[in-house]
Parts: sequence; structure tokens; C-alpha cells
Amino acid sequence: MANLNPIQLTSGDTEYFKKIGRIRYEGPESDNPLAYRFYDENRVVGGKTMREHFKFAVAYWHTLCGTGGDPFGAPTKQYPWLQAKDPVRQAKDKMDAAFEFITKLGLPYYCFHDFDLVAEADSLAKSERRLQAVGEYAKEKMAASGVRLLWGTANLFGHPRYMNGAATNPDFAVVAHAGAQVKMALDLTIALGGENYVFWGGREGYQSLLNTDMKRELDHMARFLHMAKDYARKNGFSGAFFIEPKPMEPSKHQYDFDSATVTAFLREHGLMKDFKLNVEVNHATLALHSFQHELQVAANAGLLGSIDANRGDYQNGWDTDQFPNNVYELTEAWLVILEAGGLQGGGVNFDAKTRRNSTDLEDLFHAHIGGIDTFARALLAADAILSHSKYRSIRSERYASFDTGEGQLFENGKLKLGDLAKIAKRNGEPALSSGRQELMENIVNRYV
Ligand code: XUL
Ligand code: CO
Repeated sequence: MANLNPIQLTSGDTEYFKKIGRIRYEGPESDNPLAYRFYDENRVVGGKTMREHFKFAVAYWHTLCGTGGDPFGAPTKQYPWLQAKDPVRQAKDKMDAAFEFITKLGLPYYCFHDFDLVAEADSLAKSERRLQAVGEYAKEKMAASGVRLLWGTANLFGHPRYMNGAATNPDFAVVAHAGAQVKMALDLTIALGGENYVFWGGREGYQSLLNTDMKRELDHMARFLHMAKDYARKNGFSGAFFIEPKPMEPSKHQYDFDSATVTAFLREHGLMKDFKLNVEVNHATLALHSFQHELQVAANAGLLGSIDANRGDYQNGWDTDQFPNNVYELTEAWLVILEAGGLQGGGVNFDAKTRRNSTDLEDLFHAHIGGIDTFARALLAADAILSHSKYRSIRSERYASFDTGEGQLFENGKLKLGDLAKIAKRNGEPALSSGRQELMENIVNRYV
């Protein structure tokens, strides 16, 4: 590991990314790979600064904890902040590295699972003490840096006890344990002024329907979410709860399959007021949807809360969690986000990991800089399309027949099926009307 810093037990004054300073905006002409070429945090686009549009967050689990192991091989990355044996010491080293990284990138937020921050102990009481110790340290780091918590969550999928699910586990003892864990994660999120709280249902689903009472499990999940929400509200949490849809992996079928499924679940169980969606790119494509489709479904229901930024791989199906680099695709996504009025309470969390063979500490910077600049370009393009092109008018013209006359009566619920039959007979065969998709695609391409 010649390229890594020597291992040191830190007390908050170790610099982990020694060769790298503050990443700054240098403009599109810059040749500096350690600079932003498009993300200019104070630039105002469509009435808001880029910083406000995105609310970029670093994901603790990938960036600080991801060591490159996969089902076929051992970890490839021996990060210097993961070397201390004492769990709380290691957690503080990791947090030093985290805040150095986030502030060098100039980003405003981070996100974590409880046991990304510090290793889980062998009892709930001990884990709670560890989380409290690390929480105190986080408070200091956040106050000193101004970095805020976009959302916290609990890892309810890693430990063997959750192999049959957490809130949907057929064994009440496990459900109760999950409740204890969520209570601790909520306490920590609230103590750190977290703006939102996420539920990603990692093992809330099934492997086989033969051994699964789906209806009962879904009712348990709703009951559990109500309990968590009631507890948090009672303890002063005013942010949003987000459900993060994903169709499969690790479960064969996950209950939070996609935006439409989650919206129906929230509606059925009276959770629409407190919960919104955290839409992830690679989860959308795993569900055989585009990212923008998932965003639009969430927006239609008023539930577009936050996004997890990454991308999948076109040649294989699974959740590769690569950093975003496709300006065209993200421009289509930002068209949806801008037209929906932005993200409600959330931001853009880089739920993305460098590749197993990206072993330099610097790779973490290149990955984030690339992702951030891709988002900035997409926002600029989407804003230009909405303000300078015929994009909106071409689309609305397609629906012009509903703006007046009988079409308008239809929209307003004033016609019956028999009326449609009369109108159709009177009109004869409708003229063909082009969808003009290629024209629309060219408009997007012109601005990317
Ligand atoms: C897993 C995933 C999670 C959630 C948080 O696919 O996206 O990291 O974002 O639990
Ligand atoms: Co995610």
C-alpha cells in the first residue's frame, strides 16, 4: 500500500489527505483535475445557488468505510483511519478523515448509518454508549466545520439477526431489536440536528413467498414506521422521513419496490404527511425504470424528497453504485426536479463507491469532483432548456385539445362515456399527431 499515508493514531490533528487542499471552482477551462469546472457553489441558477439546489452530501458508508471487498476477494483499500483497534478511537479517526474530506471538497452535508460511525458492540447498551461518545465528537466536528447532517439511518440489514428482515421479521424479538436500534439512530440524528431520517428496507421483503405472510409483514412495517415517526415527533424532530425504494438485492423481492409501490403503501397506511421518497438512480434502473421516471412518479404524489446519486452499468443488472458521469441522463432528471420545484427537504447524497481497484486516496476526490461537476452541468443544461427552448411549449401543445371545448369538458368531469361515443362518431378518424421525440432529444442535446 505504498500510496497510502502511514498509519497513525490521531487526536484530531492528523491530515489524511496531505497532498490535497481545498477543491475550488476554476471554470471550464481549468486543466486542474482537483478543481471544479462547473460546480460554482455561489452561482445562482433559476433563483437559487448551486449549493442550495444540490445540498451535496458525502455518504459515510462508501467513502469512509468501503474497503473494496467483494464476494470474490478481500478488501483492497487499507485506509489509515480504519487501523486503530479500539472501536471508539477508530470511530474518531474515521470522523477526522470524514470532516477533512468533506471540508476539502467544500460540501455542506454528510449522511450515515449508525454503525458506519462506530462498530456495533455485543449489546444494545454498549452500542448506545459508543454511539453517544461518537455523537459528542460529531457535534464538535460539525460546529467547527459548519458541515450538517442531511440524514441519518440505521443499518437494519447487515447483522445476521436481520437475515429474515427487521420490521418485517416473522420473529417479534427481532422486530423489537430493530425498534431499539431505530430509537438510538433517531436519538443521534435528532441530537446532531439531522434534517431528515431515511428508511431503506434492505431486508424488508422476502426470498420465497412459500414461507412468507406478505400481508402481515407489510402491516408490521407500517406499524413500525408509525412508531418511529411518533417517537421522533415527540422528541422534537421536524424533518422528513424518507423511504428509499429498491426492487431487489439483497432480498429477492423488496417491499419498497419502486416509487409507485412506496407511494401506494404510504397512502394505504396513513403515512403521506410525514414520509417522502429518497430516489436512487441505480435502484430505479434495477426496477427497470429510468431515474427520471422514478422522480416523476414521486413528484406526481408530492413526495420528491431527496436523491441518492450514483449510476449502474448498462451491461449488467445489479447495484454497482458507480459515481454519476452522464450529463445527458442527469439533465433529463433535473428537468423533472426543476419542474417539480426542487427537492423537498433533502439533497443529493453520493451513495456511490470508487471501484475495487481505485486504491489511491486521491481517487475519492476524483470520484466526488466528477459526480459534482456532472450534476452542475446537468442543472445548467436543464435550466437553459426550461428558460430558452421550446421544450415546455412543445410538450404542452400536445395536450392543447384539452385546453378548450369538449376536451376541457372531459378534463373537468363534465362528459359521460356516451358523450365520447357521440363526439367520436361526429369527428370520424382522428388525424395522426407526431410525438416529436427526436426533436425533443435534440433540444436536450443542444444544451448539455
Ligand atoms: C443500498 C442503499 C443504502 C441506503 C441507505 O442499496 O442504497 O446505502 O441508501 O441504507
Ligand atoms: Co441509497
